[in-house]
Amino acid sequence: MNTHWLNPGRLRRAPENFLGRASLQTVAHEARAGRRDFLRNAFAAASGAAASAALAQANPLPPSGGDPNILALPEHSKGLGQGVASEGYGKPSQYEANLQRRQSPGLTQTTQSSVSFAPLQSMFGIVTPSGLHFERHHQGWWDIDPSRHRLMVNGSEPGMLKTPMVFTLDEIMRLPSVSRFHFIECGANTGMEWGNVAVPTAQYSHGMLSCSEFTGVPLITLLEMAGADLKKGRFVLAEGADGSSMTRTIPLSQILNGEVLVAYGQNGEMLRPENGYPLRLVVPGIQGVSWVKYLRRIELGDKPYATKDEAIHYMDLMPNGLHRQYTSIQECKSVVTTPSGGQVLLDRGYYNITGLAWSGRGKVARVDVSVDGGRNWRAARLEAPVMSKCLSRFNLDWVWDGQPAIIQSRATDDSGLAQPSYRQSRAARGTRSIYHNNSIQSWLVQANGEVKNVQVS
Ligand SMILES: Nc1nc2c(c(=O)[nH]1)N[C@H]1C(S)=C(S)[C@@H](COP(=O)(O)O)O[C@H]1N2
Ligand SMILES: [Mo]
Repeated sequence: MNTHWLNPGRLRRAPENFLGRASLQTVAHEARAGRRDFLRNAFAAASGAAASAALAQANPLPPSGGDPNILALPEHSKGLGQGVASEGYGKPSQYEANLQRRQSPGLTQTTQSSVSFAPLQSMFGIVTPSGLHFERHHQGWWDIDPSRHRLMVNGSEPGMLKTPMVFTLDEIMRLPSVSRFHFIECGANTGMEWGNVAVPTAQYSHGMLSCSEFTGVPLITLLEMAGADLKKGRFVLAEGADGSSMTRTIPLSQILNGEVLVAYGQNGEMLRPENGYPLRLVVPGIQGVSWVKYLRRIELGDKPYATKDEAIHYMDLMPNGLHRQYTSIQECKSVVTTPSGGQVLLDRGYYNITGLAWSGRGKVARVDVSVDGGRNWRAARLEAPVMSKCLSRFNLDWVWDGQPAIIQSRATDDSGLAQPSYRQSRAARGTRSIYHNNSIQSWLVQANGEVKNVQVS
């Protein structure tokens, strides 16, 4: 833990580094541009007086008011646009240059053993564009030549599997593949907030989270090809090819159902180098560290390996001083992404409260949202499809009356587990943990429209 995290002032002086204003402007624009029927219904359901105030945020057209230049034909409606390039890889608009994954100032000593956070507050839907996927490296990232990369599948001792095998990427890519949407969350996501509010924005509080469509071969297929003894073998060791020698134990029980993938695809193209090109493990619902990147070896064994990454890292320090090991499921969690810390509400009136919910145990069953610090809750709308071990997007209509408001979301998954409050989390876990914080997040909307990260118990 580094004290620079505790210095939001330093971040505030550079607001362009973290503000997600764009999404709020988009909300206002959408409200003006074409969702009026929907909005009227929403407002009718909400309070009458506040509703008409909300609709007044739509700009009148000239000549009754507004900017007369808005009717002049702009250049882009008159001349020739740009031609297609003879080849190329598309980039976002120049006006979206502020949409970046970012390192938290001062969090780590080196950029190679570090993390960059996804800008959750400015993204829509559930899929993370690959260029905005968070990054977590223990020893730097590599762009590995796929023609030279190999994946070995072996047993811890003779008899564990019949034929130890070495696969080339081509050999893996000709096997039957599946494509599935899953979230990946670092076990340390929201880890700085155990003691106190530590960071200003959703990007830094929850941005070690991303969601992609992954394509690959079920790991069980490769184990079966190697003639694995699935009675003798009970655990798999996964090993990465980077200098960190990232190694993790994965129980065979999680692999048998075909969910764990040896993946090469991410959002319709090959994995990005930062995310493990050319091969990574996808372990749905399990903390990010088990999603071994640059995957080079799978070993079948009969006991947990207690590797360095599970014996000294990624454990939970409990209030009684004991360490809890192998707590790998990312429990039910959610965060409101708009309005969220660092954003500024433009005016009182209508807002679409929106956010993300997920559970490592399965599907999100419901999300409740409070705008009064947890006294009253309303059920949010979940966007379809709701997929297992995947992000789900929720929305709730809200008319802001200009008074301070504390916005929270509480997700419940289809196993019946709901997010705890900070009071509940601390009672069970103390304040010295780093990992596995799924407590309810609170954002304070101040009377001046500025949104702040706060904690209420
Ligand atoms: N080989 C290797 N695999 C790795 C890591 C690493 O440093 N090296 N980091 C792990 C951790 S802690 C996380 S949270 C995820 C992050 O994946 P991403 O960088 O694609 O977001 O990768 C995991 N797999
Ligand atoms: Mo992680």
